[in-house]
Amino acid sequence: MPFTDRARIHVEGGRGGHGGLSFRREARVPKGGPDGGNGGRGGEVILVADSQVVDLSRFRHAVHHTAAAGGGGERRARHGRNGADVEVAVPPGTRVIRDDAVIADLRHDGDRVVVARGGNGGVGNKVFRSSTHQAPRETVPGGPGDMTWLTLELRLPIEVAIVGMPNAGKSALLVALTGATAVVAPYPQSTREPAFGPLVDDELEIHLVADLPGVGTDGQARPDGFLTQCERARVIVHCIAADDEAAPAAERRALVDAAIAPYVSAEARRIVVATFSDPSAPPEWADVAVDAVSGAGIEAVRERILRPPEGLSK
Ligand SMILES: Nc1nc2c(ncn2[C@@H]2O[C@H](COP(=O)(O)OP(=O)(O)OP(=O)(O)O)[C@@H](O)[C@H]2O)c(=O)[nH]1
Ligand SMILES: [Mg+2]
Repeated sequence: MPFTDRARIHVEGGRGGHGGLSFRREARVPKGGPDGGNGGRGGEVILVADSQVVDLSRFRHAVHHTAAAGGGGERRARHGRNGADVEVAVPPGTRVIRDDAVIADLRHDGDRVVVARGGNGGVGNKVFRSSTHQAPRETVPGGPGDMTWLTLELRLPIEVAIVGMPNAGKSALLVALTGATAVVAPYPQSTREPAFGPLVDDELEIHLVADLPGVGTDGQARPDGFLTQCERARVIVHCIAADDEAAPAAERRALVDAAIAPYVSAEARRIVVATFSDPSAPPEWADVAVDAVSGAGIEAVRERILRPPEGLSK
C-alpha cells in the first residue's frame, strides 16, 4: 500500500441504550411497581497514537468507525451496560482536523483524543413513578452518539529532511548516512515514497532522517510528493549534484528552496551538500561535499547534522 499522509474518516459514538419498561412480577406481590432501569451510555470513539502504525494507508479502506451502543435498561431496575469504546490507532504525528480547525495533535505514542462521544442512556419507567402515578409506562429512549467527518494529516516526527532535485543523490545520501533501504537508481524520480533511517549520535540518541521526494524534473513541487513532511524537521539537508552542468547550482538551489518554502519551519537549519563531489575540493557554494557511492565525506555530513559549527546560523 503506498505511503499515505492524509485521510478522511467518519466517526460515530454509540447510541445510548433505551430506558427499560417493566413492572415487578413476584409471587406474593400482585401489583408490583415499575422497575425498568436506565439505559447504558453509548461507547466513545477515541484516536490513539501508536508507534506501531507507520502511516494513514489503512484509512483508505477503514473509513467508518462506530462505537457500540449502550444496552437497554432491564427489569429489577438494572442499568443497561455501557457500550464499548472503539480505539482507532493512528501514527504519532497525526493531526486531527474538523471543519478546518485542528482539534488535536497526537504527537507521541499513547496520546489520545475522544472524537465522538456516545449518546446518553435513556430513562427507565421506574423513574417516572410518583404518588399519583403508580404505573408509569413512560420511558426515554437513548440519545444518539456524536457523528462527524474528520481529516487526518500525518506530519512525521522527522528531525532531518533530505531534499533536492531528482537524481541529486538524496536516497544515496540517506543510505550512506543511516544504512536505510531506499530506492537508489540512476534515473530521475526513482524514489516515489519517503524513506527513513536513524542517525545515532554519540549519546546513542536516535534522530529520524527522511529522504523526501517531491520536486519534479522541472524543479516544481509535485502534487503527489511529500515535501509537506518537511514541516517538523529541524535540519534541512539540501542535495545539489556538483557534476550537473545543465543549470548553475544556485539556480537549482533556488527552485528547491521555493518548492519547500511553504512547509519549512522558520527555525530549521539548512545544510547544502554537494553530491557527486570530491570532499577534498568542495565547490564554493556548498557547506560540505560528498561522494555517497564511495562514502567519502559522509562523516562530515553526519557531524554537520549533529554538531553545527559554533555561530553558524544557516
Ligand atoms: N558517484 C556518485 N554517484 C552518486 C552519488 N549520489 C548518488 N549517486 C548515484 O546517482 C544515482 C541517483 O542517486 P539517487 O540517490 O537515487 O538520487 P535521488 O536524488 O534519490 O533521485 P530520485 O529519488 O530519483 O529523485 C544513483 O545511481 C546513485 O548511485 C554520489 O555522491 N557520487
Ligand atoms: Mg531517491
